[in-house]
Amino acid sequence: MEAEANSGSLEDSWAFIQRPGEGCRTVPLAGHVGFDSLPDQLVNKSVSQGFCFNILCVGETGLGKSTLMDTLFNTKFEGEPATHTQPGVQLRSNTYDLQESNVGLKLTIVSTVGFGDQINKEDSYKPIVEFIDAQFEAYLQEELKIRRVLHAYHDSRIHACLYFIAPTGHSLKSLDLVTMKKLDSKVNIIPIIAKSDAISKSELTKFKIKITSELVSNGVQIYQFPTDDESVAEINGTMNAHLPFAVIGSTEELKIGNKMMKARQYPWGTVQVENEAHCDFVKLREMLIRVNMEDLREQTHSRHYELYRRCKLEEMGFQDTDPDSKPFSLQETYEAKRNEFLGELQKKEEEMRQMFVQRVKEKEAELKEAEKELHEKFDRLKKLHQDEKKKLEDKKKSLDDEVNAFKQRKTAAELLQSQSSQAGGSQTLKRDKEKKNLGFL
Ligand SMILES: Nc1nc2c(ncn2[C@@H]2O[C@H](COP(=O)(O)OP(=O)(O)OP(=O)(O)O)[C@@H](O)[C@H]2O)c(=O)[nH]1
Ligand SMILES: [Mg+2]
Repeated sequence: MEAEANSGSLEDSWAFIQRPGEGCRTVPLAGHVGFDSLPDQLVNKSVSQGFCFNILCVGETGLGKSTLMDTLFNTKFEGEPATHTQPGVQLRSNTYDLQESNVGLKLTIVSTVGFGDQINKEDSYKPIVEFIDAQFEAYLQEELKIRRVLHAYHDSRIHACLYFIAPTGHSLKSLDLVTMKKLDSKVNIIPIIAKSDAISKSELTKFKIKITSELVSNGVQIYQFPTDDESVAEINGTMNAHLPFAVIGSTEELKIGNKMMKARQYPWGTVQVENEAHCDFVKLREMLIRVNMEDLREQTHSRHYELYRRCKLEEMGFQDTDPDSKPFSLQETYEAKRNEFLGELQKKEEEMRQMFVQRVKEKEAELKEAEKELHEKFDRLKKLHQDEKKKLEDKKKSLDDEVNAFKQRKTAAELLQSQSSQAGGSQTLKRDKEKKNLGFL
């Protein structure tokens, strides 16, 4: 409903219209102003900045990941084939600058190495999940910086994950289901049946149905081409029904009729990569590159990255609302967290202080005890020393007495000897007797 407002001279040239509830008025313009060039301005700016697109190829060794990438971008990217002897799954990432017309594209191709080659495949999905999270984390860290340069930042978040399914014709392997389930909330998964020339037409139809039903029954969310934009709704709707695409890769050009075509030649015939009757390669290229590249980029940012960011910030304790569901600003959360942290810090400090005082008291008591023991030991030793000293003095005194007595006896003996030498030898016997009495013999 439109309500007219304003009056006077303006009323003739301007019709002021206010939409209820919107709080803004629509006014017709009297002439050309120029803001209809805004979309062109955006296009020019984006073209001059260039775009980036990151593809993750997940699939067993030798399933044709590198060949498909070369075929998709009509070039030869470097990359050595992996061996089947890898101890674990790794990711190999290469970035290339591509140019088509005047549009620059920074393309990153990440490929799994050694996927499906281990006997125990329980943890095979982990390095892939970790890699995707690491790219989200790097973007989040850039976003949280005070001086962020997001326009110059090389965004390495994965926009599309091509999941290569082996052309067994049976069903999905449990490794495929587990890996896709772990990835589906983090990345746009586009499942593709690799080397689909190895599977017959009737088998392929059944295989596609089987894969789709298995994905649905296991709750694996794969990327759906968007149907909300009228211009692409029809084609995207049709293509959603063709998923998973059955693809063939080849960079070999063969002359078919009078045209050079990408094909694979076999003893029994030739399979043409870009022939829609032979495989879904063209459908994949259309959907991935020509029609939905921007949607894949946008979904990565608005859905997968947003989820990662939300979980990460919640993990850090940030919330939009308080327990009473009232809005809670980042500033308030930060203040609350800071106060909580300071409180904890003070508590810890007090605890440490108490512990320190207790330890000092204990040490003091220990030292006092040791001092007391030392004093007692000193007293004991002192007493022992005094006793020893007294004993020695007593002994010395008795020895001195003995020496004196000896000296007296010696003097008496010498006197006696001199007297007897005067009295003559007859007296010898008597002398000896006297000597004996004196203790010399
Ligand atoms: N039949 C058939 N063979 C293919 C197809 N695509 C690739 N190949 C062949 O499969 C072999 C392995 O191809 P790659 O592209 O190196 O496979 P990959 O998955 O990159 O291998 P790793 O990087 O070693 O894991 C090569 O001999 C390719 O020629 C295909 O669509 N059909
Ligand atoms: Mg390869």
